[in-house]
Amino acid sequence: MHVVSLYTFQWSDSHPENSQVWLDVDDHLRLVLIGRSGGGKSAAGNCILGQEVFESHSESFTAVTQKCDKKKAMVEGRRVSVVDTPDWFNSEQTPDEVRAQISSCVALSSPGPHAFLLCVPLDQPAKTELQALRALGTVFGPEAVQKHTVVLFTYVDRLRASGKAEGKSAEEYIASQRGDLVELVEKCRDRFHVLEKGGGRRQKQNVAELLDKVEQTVKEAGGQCYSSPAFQEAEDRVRQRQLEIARERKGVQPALAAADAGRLSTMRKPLEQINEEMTEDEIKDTRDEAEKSVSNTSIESLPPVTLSSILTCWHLKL
Ligand SMILES: Nc1nc2c(ncn2[C@@H]2O[C@H](COP(=O)(O)OP(=O)(O)OP(=O)(O)O)[C@@H](O)[C@H]2O)c(=O)[nH]1
Ligand SMILES: [Mg+2]
Repeated sequence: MHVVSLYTFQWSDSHPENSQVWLDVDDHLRLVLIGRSGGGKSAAGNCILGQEVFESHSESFTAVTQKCDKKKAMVEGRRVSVVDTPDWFNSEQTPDEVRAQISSCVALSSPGPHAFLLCVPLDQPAKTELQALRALGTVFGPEAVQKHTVVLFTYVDRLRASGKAEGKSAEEYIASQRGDLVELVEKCRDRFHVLEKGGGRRQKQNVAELLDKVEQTVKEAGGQCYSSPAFQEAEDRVRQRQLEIARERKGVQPALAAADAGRLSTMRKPLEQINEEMTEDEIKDTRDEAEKSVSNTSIESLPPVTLSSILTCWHLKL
């Protein structure tokens, strides 16, 4: 199924009042990378997008990715956007900082990711990933895990080099020797992918297979990206912000714009009215800036991020 049609289905289904112009705003397959620091999130993002766009290195004793970032590319004929995230469960971050990071991720993947990719190193014990899945369910809702998470196994090359797989394929190794990984995959309704890096045709083919799995995931979830009150709030804010940016660019007088901004924040405009005020080009041109702007704000519909709900369950079982 083509991504554009997935997106069209989503919006025409849940927002019949919206005009076609919004349907074309973002026809990307939206992926969010999550997992522990050093788990290979940024490297996986670079591999998927076929470009070195996310910072990724091993010489650091602290987490490399410190804030959420979004990059886009055409991949095997598909528009793909990837949101890279820091390790949300890093003990050095306060719950407020984690909440800000999650808000940022929600804004950048608005109106919702098609898949969360939980990066899991194949050559290490999965001590923390079950807790990560639980935390994901707590923050975004159980359907985020049950319907939209794919386990993305990383470091298959190191597994092979270690000899632990004893010549078996990664799938055979997981099934025969890694009950912990089997449990993870089962929690995600058997959705997993083994990421093959190393460049060349093989890597491209492997990424194409991953994208096929994501599209299948979306199909099985009813043809929609993941949504929740937090993502709906983010999308609403991004659209409002797009309108403000378009007006600012048109040179609406500052006093008028300020008065209008105040009005917008207290009384949100119906989406169809916003559509009428903006051209298709304006909608496309203002999208990235609006998402970035909203990514620096707090999404109020997110549940509280507390030590007991997230961080404790992550760290106590290390
Ligand atoms: N051999 C090998 N190295 C990998 C693989 N994936 C990532 N790496 C390396 O491991 C190091 C850490 O990977 P990153 O992708 O930066 O890890 P991260 O999850 O983004 O880590 P943070 O940004 O700190 O949260 C980098 O040097 C990567 O090149 C892999 O599949 N195989
Ligand atoms: Mg990183």
